[in-house]
Amino acid sequence: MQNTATPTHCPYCALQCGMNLTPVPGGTVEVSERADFPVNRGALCGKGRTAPEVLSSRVRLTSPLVRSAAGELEPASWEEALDRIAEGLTSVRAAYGADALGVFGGGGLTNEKAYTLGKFARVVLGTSQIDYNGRFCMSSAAAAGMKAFGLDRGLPFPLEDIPRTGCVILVGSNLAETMPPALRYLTELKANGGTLIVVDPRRTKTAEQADLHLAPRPGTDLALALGLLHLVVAEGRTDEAYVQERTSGWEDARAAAMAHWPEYVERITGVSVPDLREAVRLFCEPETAMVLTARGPEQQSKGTDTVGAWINLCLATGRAGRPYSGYGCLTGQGNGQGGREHGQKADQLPGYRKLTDPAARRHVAEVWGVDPGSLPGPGRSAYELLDALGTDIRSLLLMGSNPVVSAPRAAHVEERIRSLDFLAVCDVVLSETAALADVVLPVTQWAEETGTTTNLEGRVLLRRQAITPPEGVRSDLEVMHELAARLGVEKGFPTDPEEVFEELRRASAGGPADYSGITYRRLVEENGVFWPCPAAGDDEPDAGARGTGAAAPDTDAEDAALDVLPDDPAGDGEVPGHRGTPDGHPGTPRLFLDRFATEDGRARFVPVSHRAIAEEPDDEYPVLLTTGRVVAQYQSGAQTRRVDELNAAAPGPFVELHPRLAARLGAAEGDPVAVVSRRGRAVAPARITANIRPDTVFMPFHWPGEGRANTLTNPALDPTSRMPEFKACAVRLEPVEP
Ligand SMILES: Nc1nc2c(c(=O)[nH]1)N[C@H]1C(S)=C(S)[C@@H](COP(=O)(O)OP(=O)(O)OC[C@H]3O[C@@H](n4cnc5c(=O)[nH]c(N)nc54)[C@H](O)[C@@H]3O)O[C@H]1N2
Ligand SMILES: Nc1nc2c(c(=O)[nH]1)N[C@H]1C(S)=C(S)[C@@H](COP(=O)(O)OP(=O)(O)OC[C@H]3O[C@@H](n4cnc5c(=O)[nH]c(N)nc54)[C@H](O)[C@@H]3O)O[C@H]1N2
Ligand code: SF4
Ligand SMILES: [Mo]
Repeated sequence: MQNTATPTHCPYCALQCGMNLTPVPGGTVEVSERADFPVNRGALCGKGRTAPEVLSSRVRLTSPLVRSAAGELEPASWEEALDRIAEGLTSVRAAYGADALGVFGGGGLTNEKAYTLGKFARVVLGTSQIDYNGRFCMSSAAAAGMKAFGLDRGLPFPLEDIPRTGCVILVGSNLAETMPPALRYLTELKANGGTLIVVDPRRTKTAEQADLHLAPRPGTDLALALGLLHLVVAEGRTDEAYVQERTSGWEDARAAAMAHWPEYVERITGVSVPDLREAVRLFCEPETAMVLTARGPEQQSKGTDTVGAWINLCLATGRAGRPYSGYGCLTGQGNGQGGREHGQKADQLPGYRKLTDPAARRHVAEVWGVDPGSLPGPGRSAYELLDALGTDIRSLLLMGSNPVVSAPRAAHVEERIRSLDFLAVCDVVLSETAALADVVLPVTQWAEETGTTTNLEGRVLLRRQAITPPEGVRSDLEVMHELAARLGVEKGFPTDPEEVFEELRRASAGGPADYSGITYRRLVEENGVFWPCPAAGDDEPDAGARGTGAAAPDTDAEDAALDVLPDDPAGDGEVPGHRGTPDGHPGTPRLFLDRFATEDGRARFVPVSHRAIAEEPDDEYPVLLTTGRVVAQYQSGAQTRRVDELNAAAPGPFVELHPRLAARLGAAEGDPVAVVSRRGRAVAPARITANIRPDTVFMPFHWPGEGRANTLTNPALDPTSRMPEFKACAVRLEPVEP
């Protein structure tokens, strides 16, 4: 590896901040500012800055582990570990059939890995039972976006458009903690005279920035959006011409919204009628406005309808598919967007194609060199898959998730995982879930391998290798290559990420998420490319209908050119030389400006009505629990809980509660509090603040053990997206003797 700085991207969240990495002795890297990447312009949060700590062999896995006869995980050779997995999978398949083999992926995996995992499940294992943790993330927004716009891409515009709009309603996003460098876009919005409305039951660091903070009862965003739409109509603020010209279904959606009177909505949400009116005024008065949602309104058993209601608000007011206006979802994981496009999802084939679409099956089967009839159909969603472990599903291959900490009703999920006949986990660290495995494979990490991710804007990026991985670890791609060979598939599982990407380009060609015009070289030279980006001369999207040949790189010269990434001798992120494909498709930073991706080009209103959360508080469980994140920990904490600086900033779980609730409980700051739901009991210190509604407590979900928030959460699923209700369930509080 070169000794100069390599421009690349952070391993964690969907912002995919640019950073420069310089190798340092000890096998890790030094992070320095990379100012040329427009999304973060050099800024990083503490997680990104400290990410190299997890490269250190002090905290990461460097040898395969195999469970011994005595029941202990013990170091083993790669040969032994891979053979054990092949045996485990083969014997389960022989006894119970291919659908007894489960596969669980992650939105942190690169596009190349996610693509290969989906292919591995369907082609090598022949199982339909694959899904991934993105189901727990933005699946409700994805489903709602598909319904309304005919396409799901988190943001249909770049972040740089945010400061240029008139008003942003930010619904259930704590951006200041979950994507700190992106806060700049909101600050610039306000400096330009735009206004910010934040919808969150807590007065978060993000809500502190708002011109108007609405603090609804958790799980009532659907009613809130309907109430706002009611007022839009009642106050004559509908954009009739736009509705006529660019949408369908308005009459039904309007009728549904009109049943949600402001006073009724105030009773459901706790947001006052004057505040509702003020929100409508701020949103409607400027020429342009946006609604952005994150996990708050989405992680609900009615998340799809809820996002649909916010989209309806945008459509009725002409705020979608126009410059500096629109609806967007802030995706979460590093490859939250790309991870949901290329086939690790239960119902999906690469290029965001549907597994049930015969043309899509033909197209992908041809790229894979298999019979379309051999591809299994759609499988179970993430929670349903985890719930079936040990019964219908007897073995699990897990790559890129830690469900013992992050899945809803986690004690039950943990028990299901323990009941498996065979569990294999690929991870960089010994996560709580890996610790339960029969075989653990230690894999390479971000700075040690190359691959693409797609950030929250739909911008495809190249994460470049900066250092040589330590002895003893292999990449996820190598793992799948070796396992495929052991299971009788010698070809089709390359270990070189660029080779995988070339195949992904062909598989995605003509699909909704078309990457066929994107090459590694373009990603370096152009600092990312927004999809859809069809190959040159091939820009008529036609889902699944085209043969495989059309988009393949066509000349040896092109193949040869793709082989090597241009060097970056100055180490400044500027790559000298030519600019790839001068006549290539430029990519699509802004979607829907001419038409929506529906058949008739019109956005579709979806008629929705308020309904209660799956588990309303009652006498026995009178308080609402909601869950989420803190700035210094990432997800299940598997990686960030291994970094001293982050642990010092966020050492453990807590229960955030209002002084009135604390007084009733007799709890002082820092006293242990038990939170009890129908699923279980968790204990964590009280953090008392008037920044939360008095009827609600909040717990971050980053820790295992006694303070595990997911011991409590309700796995009630959204009927469309199959998203669990992480953001609202009924609990009671009990004092604990310290
Ligand atoms: N520091 C850090 N950053 C992260 C992550 C991390 O784990 N740690 N994870 C990444 C990932 S994968 C994701 S998905 C994103 C998530 O990013 P966010 O969505 O910003 O994160 P959350 O904290 O889950 O939820 C946001 C807010 O929703 C509020 N909320 C709770 N219930 C409701 C409700 O019913 N309605 C509304 N309107 N709001 C509600 C919470 O109070 C919280 O402040 O963050 C990404 N970035
Ligand atoms: N209560 C509650 N629960 C939640 C949420 C919530 O808001 N509230 N949010 C949900 C959301 S939005 C999400 S996204 C999930 C996330 O929760 P998880 O799915 O558990 O995500 P991570 O903790 O990021 O787990 C990733 C695992 O993969 C490993 N890993 C990282 N990179 C790689 C790689 O390249 N290859 C392999 N093989 N392994 C890798 C990491 O070390 C880690 O062990 O949690 C969900 N759970
Ligand atoms: S905001 Fe996200 S991408 Fe940026 S440094 Fe922090 S964790 Fe990494
Ligand atoms: Mo997420």
